[in-house]
Amino acid sequence: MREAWRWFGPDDPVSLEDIRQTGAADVVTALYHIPAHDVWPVDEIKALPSLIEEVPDTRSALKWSVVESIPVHEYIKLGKPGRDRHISAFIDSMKNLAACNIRTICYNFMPVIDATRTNLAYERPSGATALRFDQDQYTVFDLFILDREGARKDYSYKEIDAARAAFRQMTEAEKTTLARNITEGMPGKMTAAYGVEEFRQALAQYKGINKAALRKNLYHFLGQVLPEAEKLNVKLAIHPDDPPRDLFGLPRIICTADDLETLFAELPSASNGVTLCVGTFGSRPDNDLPAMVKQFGPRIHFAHLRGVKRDLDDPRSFYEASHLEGDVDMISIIRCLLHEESMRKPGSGAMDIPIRPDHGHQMMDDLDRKVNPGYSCIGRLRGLAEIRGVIRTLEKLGV
Ligand code: DNO
Repeated sequence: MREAWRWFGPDDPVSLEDIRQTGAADVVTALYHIPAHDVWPVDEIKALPSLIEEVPDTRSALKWSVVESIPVHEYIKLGKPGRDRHISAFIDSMKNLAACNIRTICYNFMPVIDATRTNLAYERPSGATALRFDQDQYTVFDLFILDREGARKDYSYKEIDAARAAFRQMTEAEKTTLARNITEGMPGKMTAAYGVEEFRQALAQYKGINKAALRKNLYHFLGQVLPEAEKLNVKLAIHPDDPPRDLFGLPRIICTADDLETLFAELPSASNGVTLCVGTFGSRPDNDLPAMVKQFGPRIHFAHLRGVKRDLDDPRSFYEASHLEGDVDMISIIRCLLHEESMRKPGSGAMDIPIRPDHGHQMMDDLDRKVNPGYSCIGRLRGLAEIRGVIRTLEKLGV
């Protein structure tokens, strides 16, 4: 497995020098400043590896090996006329990346919003903070801040009453923070940051688009992208919908093992793969992660490792625990990933799996620094160190 680290570019408070000290050698990044409708220009792509890879001989090397992510324009997800122009732009960006020898590309197909959390600084008993998705807070936002048309039919009377009572207790500042956390999204998101009114309008565009229609739009997109990816030997790795279920009445189609099975049965190209985001899939009790690694082995082109702890009274709510303390069996998952790698034939084009510690706690010096929520330095370093310990132990014991 190749230890990787997500870096948001020169403005990331976690610098390349910091990354070097974590021991990770692979960098995961993107041209975050380029809007979804533009092609990533070769000269801008080339500037990044020079920044990442050029170091004095005395320092250990870093390499940009994974793109997370090329954004998929909303026109493509909506299946709007004009989408093919945006698909061509995606393909051109992919060609330019391959010309710079970057051949693993993560992307997602979540309409309107990317990964969503209600709380970006959920205090843990240790004093560190974590990311959290709280179903009650989500409901408060949906019903009483967003006031989404038709939302009430998604909730029971009990949920509506509880949300109303919670809303009445909240200060204006708390309401603003909740709305901002949801509509502005998380660092590295591939969708726009909205105000509440814009968010309403973005949701309205999906009226009439159900799961089947969204799937058709994904297949149309991949139908054009995959043949090009094959020629370029590029591996595409779809990221699951986070959290993995419908939100705000939007259809979400990459949530379960069945969803992946449907996708790969429809488009069996070897370039059609997945980002095994253990935290995302693992936030659903019905996803058996070790079994998923066995089932989709060769299609796992990239993995995000993190642990999610679901609430006992409502498993739709969760917080991000330390990397080995979540509900998923991280040790078995790593064991299955190591086994998958051992099955890959040298020269077959399949590579070692790049893994990155996903979402760390904000802890120690992170708490006094400017930090991208989830993308702290020390919190992620703790996660990586724990994961590395598991990998070395399993390798040494040969299990
Ligand atoms: C959040 C991330 C996502 C992810 C994209 C992948 O922290 O896991 O933003 O990068 O959804 O396309």
